[in-house]
Amino acid sequence: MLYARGKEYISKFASCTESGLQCSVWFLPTTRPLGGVKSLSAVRWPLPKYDLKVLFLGFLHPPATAFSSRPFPVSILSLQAISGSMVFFRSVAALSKLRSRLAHQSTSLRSIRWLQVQSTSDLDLHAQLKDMIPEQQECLKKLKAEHGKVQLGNITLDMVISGMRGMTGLLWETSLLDPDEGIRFRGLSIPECQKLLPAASSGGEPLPEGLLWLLLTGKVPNKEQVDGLSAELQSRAKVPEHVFRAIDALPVTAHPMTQFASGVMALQVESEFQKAYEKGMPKTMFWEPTYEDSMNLIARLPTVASYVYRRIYKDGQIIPADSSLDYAANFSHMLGFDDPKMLELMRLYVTIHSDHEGGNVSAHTAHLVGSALSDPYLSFAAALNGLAGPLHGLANQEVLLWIESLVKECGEDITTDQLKDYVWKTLKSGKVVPGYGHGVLRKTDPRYTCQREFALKHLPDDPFFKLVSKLYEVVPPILTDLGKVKNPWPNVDAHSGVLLKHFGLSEARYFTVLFGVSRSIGIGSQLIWDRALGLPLERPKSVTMDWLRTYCTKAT
Ligand code: AMX
Repeated sequence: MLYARGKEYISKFASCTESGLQCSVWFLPTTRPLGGVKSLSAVRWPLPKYDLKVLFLGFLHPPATAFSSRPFPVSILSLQAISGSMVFFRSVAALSKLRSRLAHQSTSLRSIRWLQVQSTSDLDLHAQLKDMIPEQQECLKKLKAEHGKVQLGNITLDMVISGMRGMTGLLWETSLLDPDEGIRFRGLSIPECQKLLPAASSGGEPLPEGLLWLLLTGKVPNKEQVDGLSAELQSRAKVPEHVFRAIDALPVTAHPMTQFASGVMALQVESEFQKAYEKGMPKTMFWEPTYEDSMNLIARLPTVASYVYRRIYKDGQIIPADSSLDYAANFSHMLGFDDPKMLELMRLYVTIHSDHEGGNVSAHTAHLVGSALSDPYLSFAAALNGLAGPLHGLANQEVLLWIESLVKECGEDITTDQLKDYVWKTLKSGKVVPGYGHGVLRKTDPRYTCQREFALKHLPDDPFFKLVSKLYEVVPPILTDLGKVKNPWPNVDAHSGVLLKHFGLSEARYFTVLFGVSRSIGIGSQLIWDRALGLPLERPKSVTMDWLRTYCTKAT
């Protein structure tokens, strides 16, 4: 039941299908070498207690498709050598109980994902997707056939007139948002991603290329795979000259998001999807040029974004790319920031802003526009225009400007009472407190928390960080007192600005562009899956107030 690949050490154990969810289970011998098979140095977390439970879950259901042709089998006795605790194999009854418990606990299914690691030989992301897509298409077909009429909730009038809050209405594979726990990228929380995704150096922040791999495949890549993907993105990064000329046509005073979105529209000229569609291609092929466009888009955005930054703030002095650097580090370098801590910040920043399930304005916009078979450039440019709104991505700009105006008014040594007064003044003037509240989250955003941890580690004495910390104490009780705010806790935008400012990137109006570069990773990944799964044109029904009145009167 245990498989190893030639000299490699990674063992794919089995796959299982529970409740319509397909889980690949990879067993990793972390502690002891297994007769001729190297132990897993790449895996950095201790073997969790539930490993054998998961193993047995697979053991009971070993579908033939679970194994690729290359692995060779290793005996169960060898498996015993991996861990001393073979207690699970002694009692079939206990194991059956365990299996059924696992099947019914989504948290356990999530823990299975922790075990997904791949062979160092699987370096081709496109080929991996090609393998996965038919299986996922089947899953969706089966889901529709078996459960197509299952109700997912009731739609109330409140939902219709309150921005569709709480209405489950979208399929989004790459991430899922829990109101209390925050975002999970393909089942992994942010702290789990920080532990599991490869970093530039040991103990460092995750490389966004690793997250891109995870979002696309649902599997945690190893460093070699991530390095390969970095190189692939670099090879796609050349931006055609006309894109810069299109940006130059705008006044330099135009908002950075306007310049950035215009640059993305100019990139669209090279869309592979558009070309292929014009020539004609079967629907089953749609994902391939979408893959090309999405990867090219992700690869080219740092050059476009840094061009906008250098044009507006650095007299147009452009810094060429450094091909020795990873995606985020090279972006930071092109912006003009080479401090190793800033490179780490950029890796974290690009990772955590990438995806936040499908209902937020930017993600949903891209999904909607893409559903008309508009190519990834058109879809992403539309998303950027949504991201540029102050209730969404522009909030990061608003937060720093708000804090700067607070400091201007009261100085850096601000008392708690002065802070409270400032927050109330903001609210009484009819404005929102930027960086607080959320459409889905009901607790502190884990994206805020990990940025706070970064600050505590790297810039604990920064006066602006101290202010952000004080606001964390002062704002939530005030918003709670208002009585109408559903989530008084900080979101991602409450923290990002002060970190960037600390390292010299202090132009607040530019911040949303950074958010946009990162968002391309989530949106691009999902667009590929949208086309791979053949998702149709999005077209919800709308009604008039008159219709609602008539319908509700009849219903009550
Ligand atoms: N300050 C003041 N009032 C707030 C508030 C805040 N931070 N958050 C919510 N409210 C108000 C709303 O404006 C609304 O008031 P109304 O009934 O008079 O119109 C009321 O509280 C109820 O709103 P809600 O249901 O709690 O929030 P929502 O889902 O309608 O809106 C959001 C969510 C993010 C737009 C809102 O919390 C907000 O405006 N926050 C500040 C802007 C911000 O930080 N945006 C970034 C969000 C994260 C992101 O997308 N990047």
